[in-house]
Amino acid sequence: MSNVSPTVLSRIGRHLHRLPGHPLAITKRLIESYFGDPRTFPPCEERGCRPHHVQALDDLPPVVTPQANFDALCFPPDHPGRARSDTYYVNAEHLLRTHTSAHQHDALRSHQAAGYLISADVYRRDEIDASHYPVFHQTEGIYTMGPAWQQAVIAAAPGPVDLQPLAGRPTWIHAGNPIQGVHDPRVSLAVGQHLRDALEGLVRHVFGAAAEAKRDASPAPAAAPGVPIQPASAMPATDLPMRWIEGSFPFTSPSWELEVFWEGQWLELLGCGVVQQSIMDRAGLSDHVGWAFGIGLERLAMVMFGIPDIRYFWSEDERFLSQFADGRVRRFVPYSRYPVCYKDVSFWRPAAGFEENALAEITREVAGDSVERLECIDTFTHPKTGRTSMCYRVHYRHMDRTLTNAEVDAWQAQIAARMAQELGVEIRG
Ligand code: FA5
Ligand code: MG
Repeated sequence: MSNVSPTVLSRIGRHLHRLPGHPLAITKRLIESYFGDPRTFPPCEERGCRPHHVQALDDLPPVVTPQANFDALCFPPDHPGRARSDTYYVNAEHLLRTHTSAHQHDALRSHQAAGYLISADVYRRDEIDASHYPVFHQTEGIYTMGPAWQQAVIAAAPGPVDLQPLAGRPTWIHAGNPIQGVHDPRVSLAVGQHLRDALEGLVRHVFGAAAEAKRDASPAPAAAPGVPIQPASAMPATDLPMRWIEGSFPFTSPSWELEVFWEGQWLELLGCGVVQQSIMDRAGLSDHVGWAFGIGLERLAMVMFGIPDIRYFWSEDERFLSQFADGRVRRFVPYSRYPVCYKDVSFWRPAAGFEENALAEITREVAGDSVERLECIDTFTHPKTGRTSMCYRVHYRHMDRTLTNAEVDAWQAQIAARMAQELGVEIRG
């Protein structure tokens, strides 16, 4: 039943986010310091929420139940995230958490604080490139507001809210990203605003800490949809463009994502939204409302430290680790960029279908972290037979040395053999 690969298994227990002097631990600490300090994240006691206190957890074990990872978060039974193609199952009743939201319910039910931060390693079968890795780290943030806070919001904005102007902004609130029916729109809007303000402040705080780290000017992004962050809240320390776009999660509504323009493309940093009231109800907090977010620690750290590839975080090379050993934020000085070498494999897709994540896993098992990227470069369907042919390009690059053509050829041959055996494809060349 288990589909956890040896490579992934070997990552469990590394706790990179708790190693002093590791860039992920530094990033986690900056997030905790921001939410733990009333000067950067002001309390809202005067509006009657429970005492301002944010509890930070970072050592919850990674094996959870489908109930915690999916059901408690309102995932429908047929949600693709539950599939074995996306999720690592330890057995029928247990899986490796795919996100820190798996701990939302327990945190809320503990009723110990107004807010929670949960940092942890998470696991996903996913694509392979410079910003995706099957094991990564997230920090979950949750914040709740009580009845007095909600009453104050309503008192400050009497009368019904006109949602029309909001609906005119494509990525804000509309039928596909609605205010929950059980929520007073004024309260939901105020929760969403509190959330986005907090997160914009967080990003300023974190990237501000990287101010002394010299960064290259990023090219201006092409005109793109999305709501740009107001200049008033632009980061003083950097001129990185950021934008809010609409998100979609079963456990929040409305939902948003924050993206930053980095290395020539929009990089998603986090997802967030107003917590589904049924989740608050089940946690015994029916008179509270709340927001939640989940941020990718690697993504944030890559931008902050200028780390160009997500595989570096797993490096045990002194040339990497020594650069952060004093726990300070500084710009990463690359010590190597060995040449990339790529090989193509083309094949007939089996009638039963083809899962890219399964191919990604095979390439990782054969060539480990030397696989930098997996890219589909061609697909065509034969006009007579109706069979579909695909061509994938595997980019190989070792972090610490130059690869030889012979070893890459040997890997590529092994990958092709396993594809034929395990994925039922017919290799063409
Ligand atoms: C989630 O995981 C939601 N649980 C976030 C959330 C929490 C939403 C609470 C609402 C309320 P998502 O799948 O988008 O969402 O992942 C969140 C972040 O994790 C991404 O924005 C990205 O920064 C990071 N991330 C996702 N997949 C990978 C990956 N394969 N490698 C590295 N980072 C990743
Ligand atoms: Mg996302």
